[in-house]
Amino acid sequence: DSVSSESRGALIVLEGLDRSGKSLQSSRLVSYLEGSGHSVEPWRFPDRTTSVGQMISSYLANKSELDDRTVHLLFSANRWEKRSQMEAKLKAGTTLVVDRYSYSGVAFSSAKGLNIEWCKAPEIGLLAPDLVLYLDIPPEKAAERGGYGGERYEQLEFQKKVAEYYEVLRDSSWKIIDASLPIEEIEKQLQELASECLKECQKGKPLSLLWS
Ligand code: FDM
Ligand code: MG
Repeated sequence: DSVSSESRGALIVLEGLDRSGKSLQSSRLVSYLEGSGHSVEPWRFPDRTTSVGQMISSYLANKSELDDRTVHLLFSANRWEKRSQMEAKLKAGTTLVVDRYSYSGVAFSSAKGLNIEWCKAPEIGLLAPDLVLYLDIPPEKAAERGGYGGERYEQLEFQKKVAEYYEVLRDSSWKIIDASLPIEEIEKQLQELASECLKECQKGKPLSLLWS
């Protein structure tokens, strides 16, 4: 028969260095999509509310020490424990705007010296984003913004290495946004890119999997 299922939501991921403006832009994008009548939820990784997330959070706050590979796998596990819920929401028509995802996982761990292919492996089979919005900012400029919260990784030299790995990871499908532009200008660009992406998902673009 010709009855098609209700159109699915889009998986939209924001990536970038610390202080690139991801969190602010994610919440503005969520408000915009809500205002346009879409079902949408803000998500973020790490999700610090789970027990895995609490281990990660205490590591980031320098309250515990963990082996580099172990913490990498915890970040990945934190996405795996949310995978079925993400899929269910998307299939039910809810768009997810996600602040950091597997690319953070690979870029940050590779910046510590772990092999990039090893870092990608546990991400294989997670849901692939329909859209990756990369907020591009020179590490020096991000550091100037201040407000590094004193968590592990929030250091200029380390962020420079992370930026290099983001560059290795990025492919032609990523949308690179100049994060030095005024907030409203970035906001407008993200709105246009997200709207385009939602249209494609509504037209029946299938969900796909990492890592491809
Ligand atoms: N981070 C984040 C990782 O190292 N791996 C990951 O898989 C993810 C999702 O955790 F420094 C790092 C990036 C950042 C830190 O993220 C906490 P937020 O967005 O600042 O909470
Ligand atoms: Mg941070």
